[in-house]
Amino acid sequence: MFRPSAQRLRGLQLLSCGLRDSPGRPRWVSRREGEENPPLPTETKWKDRAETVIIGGGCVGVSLAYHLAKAGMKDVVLLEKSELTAGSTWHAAVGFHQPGSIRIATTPVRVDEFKYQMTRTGWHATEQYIIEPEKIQEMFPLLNMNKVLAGLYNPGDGHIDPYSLTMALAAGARKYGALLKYPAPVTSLTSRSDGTWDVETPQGSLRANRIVNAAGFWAREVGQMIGLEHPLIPVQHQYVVTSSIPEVKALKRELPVLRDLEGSYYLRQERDGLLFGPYESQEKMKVQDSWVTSGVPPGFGKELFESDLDRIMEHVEAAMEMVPVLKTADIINVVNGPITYSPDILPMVGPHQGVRNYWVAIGFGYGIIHAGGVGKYLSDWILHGEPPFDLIELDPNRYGKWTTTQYTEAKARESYGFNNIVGYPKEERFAGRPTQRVSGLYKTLESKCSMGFHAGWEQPHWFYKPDQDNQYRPSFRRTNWFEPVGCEYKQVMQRVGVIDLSPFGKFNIKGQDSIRLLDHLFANVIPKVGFTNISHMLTPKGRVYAELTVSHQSPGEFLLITGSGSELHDLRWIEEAAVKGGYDVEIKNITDELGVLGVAGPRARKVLQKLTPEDLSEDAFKFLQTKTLKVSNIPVTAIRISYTGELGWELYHRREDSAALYDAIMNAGQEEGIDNFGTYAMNALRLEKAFRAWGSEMNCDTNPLEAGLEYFVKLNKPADFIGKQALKQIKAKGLKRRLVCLTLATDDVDPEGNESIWYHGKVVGNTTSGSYSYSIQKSLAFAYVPIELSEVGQEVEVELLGKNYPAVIIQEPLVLTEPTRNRLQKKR
Ligand code: THG
Repeated sequence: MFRPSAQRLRGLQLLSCGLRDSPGRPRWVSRREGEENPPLPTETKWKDRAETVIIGGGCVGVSLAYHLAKAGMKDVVLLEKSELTAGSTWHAAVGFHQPGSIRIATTPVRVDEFKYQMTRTGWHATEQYIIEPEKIQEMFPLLNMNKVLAGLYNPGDGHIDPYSLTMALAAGARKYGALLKYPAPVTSLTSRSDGTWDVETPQGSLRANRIVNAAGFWAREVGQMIGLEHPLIPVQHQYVVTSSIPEVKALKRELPVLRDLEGSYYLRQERDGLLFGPYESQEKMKVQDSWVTSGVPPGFGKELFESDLDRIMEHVEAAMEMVPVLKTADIINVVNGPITYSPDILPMVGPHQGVRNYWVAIGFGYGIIHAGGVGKYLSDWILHGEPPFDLIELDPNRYGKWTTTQYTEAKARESYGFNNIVGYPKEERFAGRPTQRVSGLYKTLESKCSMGFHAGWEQPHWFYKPDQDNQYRPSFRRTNWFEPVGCEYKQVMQRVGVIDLSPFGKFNIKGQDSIRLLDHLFANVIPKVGFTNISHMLTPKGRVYAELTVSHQSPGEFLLITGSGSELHDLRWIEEAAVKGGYDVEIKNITDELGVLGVAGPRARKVLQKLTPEDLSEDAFKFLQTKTLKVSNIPVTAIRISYTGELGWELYHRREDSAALYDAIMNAGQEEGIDNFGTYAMNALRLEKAFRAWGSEMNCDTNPLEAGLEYFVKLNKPADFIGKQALKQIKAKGLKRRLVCLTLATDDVDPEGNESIWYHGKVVGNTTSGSYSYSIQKSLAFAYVPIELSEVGQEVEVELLGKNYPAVIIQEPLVLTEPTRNRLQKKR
């Protein structure tokens, strides 16, 4: 997945390595002339109670201390194991340069990537432009323009001296009353039954209401103190600084930061010379795995790794071709320092599932860049119980038991090596797969389909068809899976299809307070025993935290199902509410115990009826009903539901029974022409039915009313569910925007979400997901638009790959669901 904001910021990872471990100013960071850094007096006071203890005095931890204290939190204590770089005053000018940055395209597909990137950022506030070679040359006169096709220009980008940045934040944190204590290495962390923590250091111990791990490349060791294995790994990153170059010295203004994507390096001006940092391929890059197996060497501080120019020679050559003055420059410094990588190079920020009052701000490969924002957002989150806006990409709970050290290393290598590869839509990355978390059907399906990776699981995206190109060929345009997915779509609409849904997150909740807890957590009413409903958990501000199905299995016992990406994210929320409210319930995560098969399509009933004595007729097994029964003698919990919107059942069973159940269904369905389908076809099917997807149409940035979920939200149910009051206010105020369905005719490209919506020459909204509609043979998308532009028939434009296509808002759903068709038919 191309992640615009993170990706853009990555380009500026410049002087950060070495900071978090350096007690003094790293030797390669220049000191401005005349500048003195008298050390601040070391703080002598000690507190034995703290509201928040932050572990780690790098830029991230210090930024959090600053924002918490500034927002008024009393008793913020930061513990740093060695020494905090200190010594400037609060108002000291921080060495911030803002020359902008340009990414360089030298291939046509890169130009497409820029256009794709533009349509995804067009509805955001940050300025970004595609610029012509002439403009690039003007801004970067030292560039060899031979191969340059276009540039992606971010005027707001720049670079900052990490030392001054951290000092400034530390001074600010102190000014607002935070205690920054060092050296104070945390030696043990013990949780008490009331949720508080005992934090011990050789300098004294203290009790904290919450702790935040911001320990940089020691974060893994801090996690281990409380039995967690955070998926983090240090990698070596090198950069090179040149001596003064006359042509650079002669420039009238600072060069923009350059990122040559094909050459895989960044380059910027450093005084009168240049600074250049490459990302080696996964084969060549170096993971510091000894730190994972044996721990970070005690006392590792100012040290750097030995430099290794051979490893980056091909990048040096590419840079010399692109910026020829480099050929004449002397290298005066090669810096090789550790950066922490998480498997997807995004940090982990927020509360951690499974441990009360334990928060993390770890896994920053680009800490200097992210520290300011993360400190602010995490502070808001801690203070208000929800993030100020959706931060799901940083959720620490996206990882789990399946993110082993081996997996983390394979992914870190891949992520590092792929730092500058083209970011296609629907990108799949293959390192570290499969994990141990495979479905019981993995062996059966592996060779038959293109698998997608979902929270450790492999799930079929699309199935190979005879005599068709089976390769993974990502593209910004329609590609080789377009036809096969169309076949699967037809399979489900006309006959019957089977899909592996095992990656769903699955929880069992029971106990005497289970109904009360769920009534407090969910915006929908509790379903009757034997029934299921679709229900949302809202945040206190009335945003959508999660979407699950709730099945009332037996009185007071529930099966909750959520998407694969939200398992621990949802579980944490449920567990926290249960503990906070003192509910007497038992919550079990049964995700790994159960496999799930979905059977959907007009002939689904006929096929399944052959395998069970249970009456599956419309009246005996209604839509949204749930029962336990035997299918081919295998015990299953069946729910009559299907995210395809067609007639269908989901069959929950022991994971070891998956293959046998699948074989039985496939054999029974021969006559009905049964076949497989994957999640790409499912996506087209659910979009036509106007089913919203969590994470796309709804998230912590949207309320359920604008998302069109009012049918599932019962504002007048007696229980005071989380978010109810806020939502009442939102309703009373009136909505500003609304989710709509729109169709558009394109040539060879389909919307997929995050594209800009235009109206009269202005961006007015954004798509949230999209697909080709195989029923009307046009593209179909969900989009947020201003309320005054949300009527059926309204014409707008959708920007795709640099072109605005006319689109029209349609009456949803485009295709009626089977239960609705059935109901309407009965009425007639
Ligand atoms: N199956 C199960 N649980 C799930 C999903 C699922 N949990 C997460 C996610 N998917 C939930 N999302 C939906 C959204 C819509 C429907 C099902 C799951 C759905 N909607 C019908 C409709 O809108 O017409 C029914 C609405 C109603 O009458 O209540 O079926 O796929 N187990």
